[in-house]
Amino acid sequence: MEMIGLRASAGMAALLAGVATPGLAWSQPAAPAAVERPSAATLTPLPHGVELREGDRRMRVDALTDRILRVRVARDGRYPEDASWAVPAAVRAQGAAVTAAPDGFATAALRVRLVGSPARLVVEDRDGHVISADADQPLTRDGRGFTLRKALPQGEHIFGLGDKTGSDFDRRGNSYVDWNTDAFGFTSSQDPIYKSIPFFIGVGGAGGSYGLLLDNSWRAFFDFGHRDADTIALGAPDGPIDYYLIAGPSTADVVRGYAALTGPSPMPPLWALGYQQSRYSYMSAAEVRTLAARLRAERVPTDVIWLDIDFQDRNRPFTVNSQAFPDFAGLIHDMGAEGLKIVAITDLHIPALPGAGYAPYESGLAGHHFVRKPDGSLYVAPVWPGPSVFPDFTETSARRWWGTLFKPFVADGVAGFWNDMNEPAIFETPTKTMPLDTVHRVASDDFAPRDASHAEIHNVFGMENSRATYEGLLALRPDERPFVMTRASYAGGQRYAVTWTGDNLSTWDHLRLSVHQLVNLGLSGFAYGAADVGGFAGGPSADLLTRWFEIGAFTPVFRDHSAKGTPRAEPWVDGPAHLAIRRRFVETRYRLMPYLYALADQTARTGDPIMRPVFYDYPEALNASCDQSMSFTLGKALLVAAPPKMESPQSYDVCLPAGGWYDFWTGQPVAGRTTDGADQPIQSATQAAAGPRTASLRLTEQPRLDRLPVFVRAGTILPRQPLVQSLSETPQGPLALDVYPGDDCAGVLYADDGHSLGYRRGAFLRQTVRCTVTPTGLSIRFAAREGRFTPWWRDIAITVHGWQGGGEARLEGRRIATQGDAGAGTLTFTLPAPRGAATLTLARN
Ligand code: NBV
Repeated sequence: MEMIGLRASAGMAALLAGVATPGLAWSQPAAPAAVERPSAATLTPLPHGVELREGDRRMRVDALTDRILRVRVARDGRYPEDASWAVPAAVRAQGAAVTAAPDGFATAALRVRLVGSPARLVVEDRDGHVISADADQPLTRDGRGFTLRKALPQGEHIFGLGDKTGSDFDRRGNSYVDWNTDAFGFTSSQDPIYKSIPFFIGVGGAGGSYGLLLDNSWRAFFDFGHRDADTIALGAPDGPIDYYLIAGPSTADVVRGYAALTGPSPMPPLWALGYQQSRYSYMSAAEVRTLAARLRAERVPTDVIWLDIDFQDRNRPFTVNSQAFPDFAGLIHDMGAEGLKIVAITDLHIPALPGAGYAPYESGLAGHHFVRKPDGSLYVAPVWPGPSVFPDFTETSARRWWGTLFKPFVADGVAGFWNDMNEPAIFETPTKTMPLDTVHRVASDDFAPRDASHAEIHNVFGMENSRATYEGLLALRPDERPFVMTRASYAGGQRYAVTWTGDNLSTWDHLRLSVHQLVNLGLSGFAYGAADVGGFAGGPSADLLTRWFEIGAFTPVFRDHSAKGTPRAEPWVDGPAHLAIRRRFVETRYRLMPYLYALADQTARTGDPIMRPVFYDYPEALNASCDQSMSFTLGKALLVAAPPKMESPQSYDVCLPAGGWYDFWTGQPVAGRTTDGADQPIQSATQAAAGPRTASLRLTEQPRLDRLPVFVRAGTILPRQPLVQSLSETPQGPLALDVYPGDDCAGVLYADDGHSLGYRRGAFLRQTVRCTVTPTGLSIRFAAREGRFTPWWRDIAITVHGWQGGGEARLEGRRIATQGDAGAGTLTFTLPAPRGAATLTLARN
């Protein structure tokens, strides 16, 4: 049908008010052929969208941007309050230019149509491919509860929803509930667990990938073709019917759109990317010192030691057990001298200790900062320290007060804080949490001040706890990047904290599960996820712990943690042979730090996850014929292909997307079978890149405990650094740049001071390097540096892979000495790091 080629305006609104949806036949290729019944709905153009009235149903669709829509349904004639814990006010206030049409409107990228009866919302691209469409009963209500239904076409896969469990990455066929739950020892099918991120991505549909954020903090549910194979059903027992649709077309576009809505994960301090050693608990300062000495003696590069609840006096938050930790500040200082940061746990429950001189209780009580029962009395319930009260984190004033409690710890030099138990977990009750009628005060952001039940606040409580910590740290050290780790969270929680997957088990199944959880967390905004390396409960076998180190070394946050009463799980516990493998993987991560840190910069600016499903950058991988359930990428350049059945010695196939790959460990171009079965001979990468695009490859891997297959995309310039034992050390020697020629060949160098917010004011360095295969060799171009930070490197050592024979290198015409290694197929040379734009030409000789 024809669009009305006018912008929606007040006059236009009057003109179009009262136009019924025409109930036209679907005329687009991807749409069903059925004729829509005439609709009695009335459409009224809005400045950025349209309002629908159909009987007592009122719904508005607003375009925030060309590709992001917000849909709200009125209840009793009134739209939900325009307020959100997930989407900041300034983002909600956006509006895109729209063109009104008789059946809806269009943005520059989308057609938004309301068709049929009851009217269904259909979002298409401008070519008519359906991106997301309501199912036949788009909305049903039951009291205050509601269910929205969307079509789930064949071939569509579902991802996201945070760290929910599952036997694969794909959530299709399953149903889930959002209810933050302390889930000690959860299984791979248990739901709900710790976090509620009511955001999912549909991938593989006719109109490309899309995302849906249901901004409702109640006990929401999602059914992805579980009850009805063709339908996505989602809803909640109460709360706003308020959701966002983000159109791709690529999955990356959706994830970036979600980051634009809820905020990207900010730059973490550099040390947070290092190896982190934890245990529940290191019981004394002496034990921490012994641990630190061992980490250094064994030369396991490490940046952080974590203190769990036993460092406190009787599990009381904001205290220190002064017998076990007699000179707390001294310990932290001495650890600092070893290049080790301390992260300390700070649970949210405040023991109710009237008259005991316990300041957090007394000052919180005086400030009316604790959650109350419906009768107005304090809500008191047992957790680690005994009967406790709970800060009312949905009040700005309570968050500010909470933030001040960190002052002495920050003064002592504690580098980061860990907010555990914030679902919130409560002991001695079958629900494991607060009664639903517990009263919270909402006095925050652009919410109208009011009381709210725990049923409404539960899922945002943990996020607001981590927000209070984050904002408190920022207030105490305004120019330092806060480091907070939270267990519970909600959509947008990535703005405040990194997260981990809670109390997993020392089993192969959990190692597998952790990959799916971390990838889905990354697609749900949480670029910084961790899973306890080795498993929290149970005690890993030597092989399991070694494999977990290998895979953990390629995950965003790399922390070994284990429960009380379980066997120790530090890297050396299984003897020198296992230690050597584990150390090698930790070292690999440290050498890759410039790459990882450049990814952190990319994440902070775009929302791209660090750890990704292979199809994120290589959409063809969605339908690859290999079992890819243990494959993921670290940025676009590195593909990790762990064995899908890790306990089995059986060989397995790895599918590598088209474009060519190198073996990360040997640097050699990868040969294999093309996926149609033909043999693909090894050829030099320069030949491969110069010739037709290499088809996707299939390789057979024989599992070996000391090997984790990792591949580098042809077309990568990978920055690496000399080994350090702590990221607080300045690397000695040149920055290494490994050049793997191929299509679209590029890499990014990034540096800043690693801890302050100076990078936001220009104190960073970002430099793109590109390579192109030329008839005589290769050209490598450095773009001019962006930013004004001086990095630690002065020289750059370049290794070109897939190089046959000798070669001559010239930097802007000046000759540079090179070394060819025929066996390795490399050409290496070192040059002073270019500041401005510079071109290096390599010629074979
Ligand atoms: O603080 C103790 C533990 C902690 O080690 C773990 O990582 C958290 O997920 N915490 C849970 C409380 C008790 C666990 C049994």
